[in-house]
Amino acid sequence: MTRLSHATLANLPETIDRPRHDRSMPSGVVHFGPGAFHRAHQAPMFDALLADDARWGITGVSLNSRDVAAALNPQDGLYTLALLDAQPDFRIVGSIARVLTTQEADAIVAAVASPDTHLVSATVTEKGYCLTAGGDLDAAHPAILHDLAAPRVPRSFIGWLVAGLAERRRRALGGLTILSCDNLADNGRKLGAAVATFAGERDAGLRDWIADRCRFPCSMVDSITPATDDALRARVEAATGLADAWPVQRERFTQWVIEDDFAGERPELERAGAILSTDVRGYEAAKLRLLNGAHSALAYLGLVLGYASVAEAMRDARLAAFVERLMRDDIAPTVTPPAGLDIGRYIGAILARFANPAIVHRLSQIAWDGSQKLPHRLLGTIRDARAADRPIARLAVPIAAWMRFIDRTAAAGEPLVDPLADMLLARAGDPRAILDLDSIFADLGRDEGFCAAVLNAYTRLAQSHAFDTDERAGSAA
Ligand code: CS2
Repeated sequence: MTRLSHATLANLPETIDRPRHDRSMPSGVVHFGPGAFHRAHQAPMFDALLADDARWGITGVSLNSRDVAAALNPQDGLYTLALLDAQPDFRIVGSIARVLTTQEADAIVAAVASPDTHLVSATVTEKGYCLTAGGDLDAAHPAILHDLAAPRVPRSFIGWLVAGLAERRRRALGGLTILSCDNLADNGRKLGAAVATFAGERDAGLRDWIADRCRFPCSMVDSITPATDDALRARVEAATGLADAWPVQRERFTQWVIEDDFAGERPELERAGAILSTDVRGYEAAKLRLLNGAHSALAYLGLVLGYASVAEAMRDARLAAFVERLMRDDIAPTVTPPAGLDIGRYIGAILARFANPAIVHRLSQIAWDGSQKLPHRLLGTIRDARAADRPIARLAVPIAAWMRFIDRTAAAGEPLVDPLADMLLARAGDPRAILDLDSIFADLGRDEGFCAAVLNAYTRLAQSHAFDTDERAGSAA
């Protein structure tokens, strides 16, 4: 079958939406981590802007693999986006100009240090930031140690970013906006602080230049994006008549709330549906704690119960009821919603999104990187509940379910997708030893009330899948 590319766009059926802008656009954006989430969420918004503002093409930078570059570059950066609903909708996205890999080190630095570039954005996942449990740059992280010793051939996102910014300064260009789009509380603030620490280790003048000229707004991103599978590739071929090496899919719902704090030129993303706000923190906490917290709870409990997808797990009435109570009774009281957000309705909408039968979102995908995700998704909520003297028995259940998931993975001899996999698998069956891992639990590992609640939930999970939602569960701790 003919492959999707600039030259074959004309073969598409008329009903398939496609980019109509001049595709020799400059890249105003350098995006680190052009995986499925970026391509399903932010890149289509830039595509919409390009219709009448040519500045906002994207150069993607893949730090860990060449797969995206190998799939997209032969397609001139084009790919298909499927919006999943009762009636799926397919469109071609054309905002990505090219994808670089670390084999093109000079080109990465040159892209960040180009006069066309105004924005660097990132979806490098939680682990890509190399932070400690307290949210500071982890100076002992092997990639950070490497990058401080060899700043011209870095490995970490922070190292590449600072290499590009140093070159911008050398070329006497202006500063940039650096926009984190990852699921971290206070993502922009943490990134800015990590960059300042790293740059300061290299050169105090560079650190001050960055502080004076660059901005690190926080942002909240939300759209459920199941990983690409062969079923999607087949649907895309049938609908478009063209082969696409890496189409992406997401639910129709999408939300991007961005702190209005930019250096220099700013893309008018509000024209593409983004919300520019001064209260991103409220949106971020609501989304991260409620949606992602509940997602991780469903993933570990659902996998332990033998389910494969979110919608399937939601069809188990006990599990759906547990997750709803977790959100309404345990998480919501720790969230201060931004003006205009009705938290009750927000929770209702999340539950409906989880139950969407048109989406096969695999629990195993959400279960990845638990050691990196749980601190942002659930441990902050638990700390707040402890400080307010509220019960944490229910909140401890997903933590215990994660430990049971590690046990099962170890027993099956399957790989655990987590940067701390070796450490976690070595502690399988010993929940107390996992609670002692300072890089995950920090102070909570020394909080006997918390540890007792987790160990209690761990025991009950083995006995009866005991995620019951009765009052005892809610008040036991
Ligand atoms: C999910 C998220 O994979 C996961 O861990 O919880 O990717 C989630 O689907 C998105 O954050 C929704 O916006």
